[in-house]
Amino acid sequence: MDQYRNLCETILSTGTTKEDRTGTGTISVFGYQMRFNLSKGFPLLTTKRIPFRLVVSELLWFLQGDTNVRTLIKQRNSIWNEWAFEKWVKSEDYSGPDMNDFGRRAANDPEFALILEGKMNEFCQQIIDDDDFAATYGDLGPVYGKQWRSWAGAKGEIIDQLQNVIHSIKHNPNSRRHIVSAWNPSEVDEMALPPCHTMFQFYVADGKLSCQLYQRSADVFLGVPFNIASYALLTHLIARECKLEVGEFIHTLGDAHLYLNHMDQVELQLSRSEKTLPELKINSTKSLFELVTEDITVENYDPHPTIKAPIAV
Ligand code: DHF
Ligand code: TMP
Repeated sequence: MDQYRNLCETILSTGTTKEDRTGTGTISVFGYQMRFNLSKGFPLLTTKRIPFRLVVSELLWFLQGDTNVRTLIKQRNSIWNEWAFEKWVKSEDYSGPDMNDFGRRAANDPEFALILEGKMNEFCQQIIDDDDFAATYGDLGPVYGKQWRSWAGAKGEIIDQLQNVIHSIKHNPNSRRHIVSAWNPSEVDEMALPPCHTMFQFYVADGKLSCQLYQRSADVFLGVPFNIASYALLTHLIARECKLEVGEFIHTLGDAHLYLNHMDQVELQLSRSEKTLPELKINSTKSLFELVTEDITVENYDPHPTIKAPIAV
């Protein structure tokens, strides 16, 4: 899987240094495309370990139309915690140490990072224990799950984009309108984070299903490896539902950036050689919407070790 290596090298050699919303700073290029042939192994990075269980539980959470981190936290998935936590510490209900700009401060100050960890654990416990608290502060707003499964139409109707696209793939495979959009301009302001994977399109040819994603903003070290695996898995799941083989996943990026505090990590990763890709296993005959995290695994995944990096909030 040298597509990912080429992306990193392109950013490092041709990118522009650019300030960003989080105050971290990036090197960035605009417009980039990768293609993955899904019949040639499952595209899970091997140059560092990607926790595939977290990719699966996040995707099933989207597919089930859920937008509350409680479901993820119960499955020991903490990848969305910071964006729920942010809502809480900015609210009137929060009293405690100053959490302004907590992401950037934790990345630079180990003492503060410990205080943050304590508060974050407290937050997660309350999300699990307290229904009212979870309903208010666990919810990320009308993010992916809401837009995919229950987009609010202008005439008051509820649109299930995912069911619609499955129906159109099954009944009108040649259509050029197999599209799901997470970018809802009338609701973007209410979201904890406006969608990064903005819209995707399916394509059927020769009995194979392909998928192309337009990602408006791409954290190449932390987010992109998850995004590749997530959409490759989505393509497999929709193909299975529509009784098609898998074709390609095409990943199109808008602002593709490496954060300046990920440089050592990227260098280490690029020094490692790629290994054989794993295979995806769906160990169940359940339909798409009934699958649970444990049903989906990868086999023969033997990556290089984990590389830790701070996330820009
Ligand atoms: N913000 C930023 N700045 N970058 C992102 O990639 C990002 N992704 C989001 C939400 N906001 C974001 C949702 N997806 C991790 C991976 C994906 C993700 C959020 C977080 C992450 O931290 N990955 C770690 C492992 C985390 C763990 O084991 O719990 C990694 O090393 O891959
Ligand atoms: P932005 O809204 O200012 O673009 O910040 C979002 C950051 O999160 C940006 O670095 C891209 C990153 N990101 C991903 O790369 N993939 C994802 O799936 C998500 C949710 C975010």
